[in-house]
Amino acid sequence: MLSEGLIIKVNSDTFTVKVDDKYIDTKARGKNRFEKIKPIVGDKVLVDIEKSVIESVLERRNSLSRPPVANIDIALIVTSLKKPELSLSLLDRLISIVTINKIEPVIVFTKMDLATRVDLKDLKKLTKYYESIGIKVFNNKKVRKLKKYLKNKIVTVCGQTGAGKSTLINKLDKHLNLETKEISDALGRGVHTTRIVELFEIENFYIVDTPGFSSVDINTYSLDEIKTSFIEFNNLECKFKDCKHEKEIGCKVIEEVNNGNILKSRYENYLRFIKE
Ligand SMILES: Nc1nc2c(ncn2[C@@H]2O[C@H](COP(=O)(O)OP(=O)(O)O)[C@@H](O)[C@H]2O)c(=O)[nH]1
Ligand SMILES: [Mg+2]
Ligand SMILES: [Zn+2]
Repeated sequence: MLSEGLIIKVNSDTFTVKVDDKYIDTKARGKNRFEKIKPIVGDKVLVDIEKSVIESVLERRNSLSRPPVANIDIALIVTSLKKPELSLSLLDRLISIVTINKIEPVIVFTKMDLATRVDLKDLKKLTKYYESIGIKVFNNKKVRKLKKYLKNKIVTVCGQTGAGKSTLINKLDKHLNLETKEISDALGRGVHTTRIVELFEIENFYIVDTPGFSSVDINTYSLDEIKTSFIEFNNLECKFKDCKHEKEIGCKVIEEVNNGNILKSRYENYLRFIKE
């Protein structure tokens, strides 16, 4: 008899599948078993519990490749105000990449304790703007609210090295003790390769401490994908249907930027991304 389960860990050729409340280590028996589709973390699968084998992988809603993770609902874009310094360009880049991959972006600001009063004032404006375009914004001080929002979801984190991703996950679950480190140490270690990919189970959601993509990935997307990932541009009707919002006559996006209804940094980042 086959049971449906969720792959929560992949360690070279061992796939740990959660079926109801049981964890079953399964193998990919036979070299060509998964010729068509190799199971990855986040996959829903049908397993033969007695034989400890995965029989098939159910259809994926989405998947990312570096490292491989499937069926992600939410990507937490962990964004520090200081150390490293706030980068709106990286923030918008990640929002676009995540959106294009059909994953909900959620912003989590960190290191407010290191920010000046002026920084915090700017943060308020930014928060208001991103929320107005439908993106949830949290910070790493109020993790209880965030936890509520993540209920029943599969979550990944992304953001700069040192932004506080692992620290945030540790805060979400006091039993976890993921390694955290100062930026200088982290960079000094050079490239680190992850062989084990694992979803951590926190009460009623799952989280993985690696994004599944790289932030340079934006140049692999089409102009159209980038355009529609700027959600606030989508319902504006420019004079020309294929308007690139660069300098066209009758461009509503440019009009809204000049009116102050679209954040200038958002528009500048858009122009930058389509040039890349
Ligand atoms: N002051 C301050 N430091 C933080 C905060 N969050 C994380 N850190 C520190 O920032 C460094 C990098 O954090 P880490 O979680 O390893 O970042 P990651 O590379 O994104 O996983 C560590 O030394 C953390 O202790 C915060 O909100 N405030
Ligand atoms: Mg980390
Ligand atoms: Zn336009």
